[in-house]
Amino acid sequence: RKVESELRNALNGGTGIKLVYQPIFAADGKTILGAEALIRWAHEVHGALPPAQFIAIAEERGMIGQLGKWVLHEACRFAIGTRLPWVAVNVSPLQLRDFGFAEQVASILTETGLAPERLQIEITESVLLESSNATRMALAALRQSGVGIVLDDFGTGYSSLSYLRRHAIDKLKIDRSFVRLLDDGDGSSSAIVRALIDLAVALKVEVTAEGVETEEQKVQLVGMGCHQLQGYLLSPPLETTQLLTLPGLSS
Ligand code: G
Ligand code: G
Ligand code: MN
Ligand code: NA
Repeated sequence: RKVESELRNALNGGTGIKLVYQPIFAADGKTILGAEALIRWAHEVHGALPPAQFIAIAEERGMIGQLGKWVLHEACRFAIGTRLPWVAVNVSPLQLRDFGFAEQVASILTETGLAPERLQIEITESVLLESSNATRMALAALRQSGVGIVLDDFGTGYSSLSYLRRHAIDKLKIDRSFVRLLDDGDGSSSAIVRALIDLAVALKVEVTAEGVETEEQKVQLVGMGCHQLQGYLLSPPLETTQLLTLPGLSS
């Protein structure tokens, strides 16, 4: 397929492909704690392509390893030159299945000079479910080295409490489909969000609400004890130059 070879070229030459960064804020809605790296690909002909689409292609065609490595390297290289406390990178379940993933991350950290504590890896619940030996060892090794392990899209998958107990996780990100429920004014909807936050607190892990779009959502989330906020209300994903003009990040 054509897209496949074009993606390969983009990764090799670094043309048309880039990362944008969405800041993640403390509960005050002002202090920037870190940022999530999000890949963007501007196709010569078709324009901006949806990441979910070309990431799926990369996964199907055996290119996710190369793409994922590029993302990790690019995000770490960027973060080292900034005052960002940490950068979070989305990782495909297929990347984690590769023996050698933890070593790859370690060598990227060494190469770029970024402290492991300044990198967070966002995984999805399917990774915990699958729980192969390679995956479990990679997560344990990464965490041992100081890299943060974040459970993305929390609540949408099959995660059971036993998975959470078995795997060492540093942070839960409440999926935006739950955050959206806070506008319903329906008590049972907000009870779900409250339960997810209480769960994180009980497990002594950090909790981020993603997809925060309204002041009402923010007020409710903070009232429920949510530690971190991410979403269009606070900031959309930004180009690097824009990100670095934000308070606390500009030099
Ligand atoms: O940025 P946006 O909402 O368009 O991203 C759509 C989806 O693509 C999200 O699920 C997000 O996690 C995923 N995504 C964005 N950037 C990356 C990346 O660098 N690697 C992987 N594996 N997924 C990404
Ligand atoms: O699956 P993941 O959580 O990694 O997806 C992150 C995606 O969510 C990014 O593509 C980003 O563009 C998108 N996003 C970020 N903030 C908001 C928001 O407030 N509302 C919506 N609908 N999407 C958001
Ligand atoms: Mn994410
Ligand atoms: Na998510």
